[in-house]
Amino acid sequence: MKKEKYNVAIVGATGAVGEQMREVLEERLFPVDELRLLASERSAGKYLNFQSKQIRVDVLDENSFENIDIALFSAGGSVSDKFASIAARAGGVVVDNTARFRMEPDVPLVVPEVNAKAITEYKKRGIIANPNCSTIQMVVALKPIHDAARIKRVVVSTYQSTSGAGRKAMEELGRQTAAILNMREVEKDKFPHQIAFNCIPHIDVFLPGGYTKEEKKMIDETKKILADDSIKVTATCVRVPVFCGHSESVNIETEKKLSAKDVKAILREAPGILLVDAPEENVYPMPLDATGTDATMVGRIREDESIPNGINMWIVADNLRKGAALNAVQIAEILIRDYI
Ligand code: 25A
Ligand code: L14
Repeated sequence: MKKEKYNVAIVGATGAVGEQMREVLEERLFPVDELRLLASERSAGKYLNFQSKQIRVDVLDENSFENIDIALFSAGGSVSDKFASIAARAGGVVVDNTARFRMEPDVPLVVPEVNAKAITEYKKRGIIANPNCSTIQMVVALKPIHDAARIKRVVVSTYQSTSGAGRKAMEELGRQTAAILNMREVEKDKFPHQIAFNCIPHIDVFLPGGYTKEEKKMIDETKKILADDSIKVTATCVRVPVFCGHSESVNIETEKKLSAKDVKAILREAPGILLVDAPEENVYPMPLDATGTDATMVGRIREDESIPNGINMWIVADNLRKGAALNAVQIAEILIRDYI
């Protein structure tokens, strides 16, 4: 018997992503029976609004998942490590927003527009992984091009906003900007250098070989989601002084020749994509325009004149929505439609 409404938990409910999860569930009229808001002791006792009711934030513990059908996790990898399997054992399905389970072979890594069918694999562990925000917006655009012309190689540089590192990181950009304009000392906490009026080519930790873990995540996750290990990917991930919205310069090389016009025609029809490409009118995707929206915006589409089959494009999305909360709720929507 199918349920009419589901009990949903948000782990990390007071964070930047957790807040968006609550908003997206409400906006998309997800059939929520009970919404359970979970966070650390710091936030317990706070009240947050959902469907014009005030809901108390509780401390996350081993007993938090009784009667929960779907648990959306976004409180960091260590929290998922400890609690995701507890939630799954209690009978719920976990949609995990951290990197903890993404590359495990028996956990599906899902972007609904790209590989919704992989969701069925959740039955093995009770866990579905939500990909990295920069990966999600890129593969939404790559998938229809890959289907049409087979992508051989991707070269991506990202321009990632501070919200990806959480609420306190966004506040740091604001505080540093105000401090500089008032000629006060700049204080650093969340980033290794001053982020205001700067760009930092360093997201997550450095790995042997010189890539960062964020870059490695884009490389590995792209292959897993597109289910194609033959695609060559290289990435450079950069933090920029933007509050919200990640941008990416993406260069692809395809097996079959595609003109810029072909690519525009393909992307115009593609699920989740909004073509924003009228350079003659100064129209192209920008993070200020993407913030608060659900679309993955693509523009600046042009042929790469340095190789026979190359395309350049510029991809922007709200990293807290399509990059995190929206993608997780879209997965939950497929779960309740087809599986639970
Ligand atoms: O742990 P990691 O993997 O290194 O993750 C780092 C950050 O990445 C963000 C997440 O965002 C996290 O802080 N993040 C993770 N995955 C992401 C993704 N896919 C992602 N960002 C984007 N995309 P965040 O900072 O916005 O959210 C953090 C949420 O997690 C809750 N949380 C943390 N530890 C927890 C936990 N919940 C349960 N158990 C734990 N052990 C966290 O709740 C928040 O909801 P909170 O209660 O800890 O904090 C929120 C409030 O408390 C204040 N505050 C924070 N730290 C302190 C503090 N106050 C005093 N002292 C502190 N040290 C905050 O200002 C806020 O009001
Ligand atoms: O793997 O911008 O989900 O610092 C966590 C850190 C996403 C990016 C992840 C950041 C990342 C985020």
